[in-house]
Amino acid sequence: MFPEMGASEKEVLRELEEKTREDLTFDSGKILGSMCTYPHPLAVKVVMRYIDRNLGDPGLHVGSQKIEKEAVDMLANLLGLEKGYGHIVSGGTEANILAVRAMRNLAGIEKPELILPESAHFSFIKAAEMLGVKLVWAELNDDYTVNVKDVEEKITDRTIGIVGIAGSTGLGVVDDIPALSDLALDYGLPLHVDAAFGGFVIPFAKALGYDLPDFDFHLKGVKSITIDPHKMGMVPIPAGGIIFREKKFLDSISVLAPYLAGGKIRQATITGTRPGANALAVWAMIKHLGFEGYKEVVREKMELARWFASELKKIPGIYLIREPVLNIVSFGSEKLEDLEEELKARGWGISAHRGYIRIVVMPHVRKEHLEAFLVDLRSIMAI
Ligand code: 0PR
Repeated sequence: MFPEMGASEKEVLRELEEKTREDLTFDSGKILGSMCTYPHPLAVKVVMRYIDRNLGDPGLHVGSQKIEKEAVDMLANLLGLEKGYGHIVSGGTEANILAVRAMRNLAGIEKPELILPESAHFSFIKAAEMLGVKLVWAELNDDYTVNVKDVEEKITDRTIGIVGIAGSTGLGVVDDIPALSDLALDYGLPLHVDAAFGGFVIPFAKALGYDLPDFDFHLKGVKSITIDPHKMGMVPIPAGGIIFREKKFLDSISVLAPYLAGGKIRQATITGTRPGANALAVWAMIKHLGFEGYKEVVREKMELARWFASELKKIPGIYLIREPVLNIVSFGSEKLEDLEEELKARGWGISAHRGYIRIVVMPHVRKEHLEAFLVDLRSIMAI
């Protein structure tokens, strides 16, 4: 009910404290299945200081708009481009919708079709529904990467583009993006890479010597990439990233916003009014941690994920779905449903997919948290 009279600040805050008591927090060590993490303290400071900035009206906040462009360029640079075209958006969902929208608009085909792996995130289902694009699902290989042959067989004269995944939602698997890029070039189609999760992992893991396929703009067929700072980038929600190789992709989704302070500007994002503070936090975090800083976070979490996977394998009745590729470890069991229920009852914030439990070794996940989880897991399995 809408209150007649206002309550005191103290009273409002007390009630919020009480109501959020049932939320799990990242510092509890119990959230093991999320792709988000505690935001870095610097990012929090930046968001609080610049909370009023609106990138929907860049004529008012000219400096913030320039910072967003710099953040986009730094992300593009991490992904192999000198200059990119794109935005800091609300998350991977918006980024993927924008990518599909650009592919559809540039193709200008009736009854458009998009080919994507069966492992693709459900955000593409939203995109397809909203944009009137038919999704054509490509099969997976035994290692859960997309079957490139099947992708090729599904290309028709209605195909507007291909999607590849660099860090799949369930298993953290990286598709054979080089092969998909070649295919896209052969057929003159754009390849969109969903690196919402992997974008802030793979470049650093490769620098650490992990053997992972190329996935970024170094491959000429790759025309757009989703990369989310609010996942492994440690920026507060909402902070997604969409980067296009060429300006024409951004132009194809830009509409005229004629009356804003900046004059006749064009706007490509789905949200109109949107937080400048989070874009500034993306900029600040990249400046603050730099390549070496992120590499250190990734080194620690990749090693921890491998240790965790080796411990899981020792537990009778538990099996890995596949060896971890990134810092995601997914495991199954014959009594999966009971196991999920019991783990949740013991307060674990896990992610239960169809057929397995996913653990994401995010920056807030420490060895002692995983050790405590293993103690519970062993005891449940022994029953
Ligand atoms: N692409 C991929 C590969 C993703 O994994 C996700 C989200 C998205 C796109 C969409 O990103 P946004 O959710 O930012 O729009 N994957 C996570 C998942 O479904 C989202 C998530 C995050 C779920 C934190 C739970 C959670 O606690 O697992």
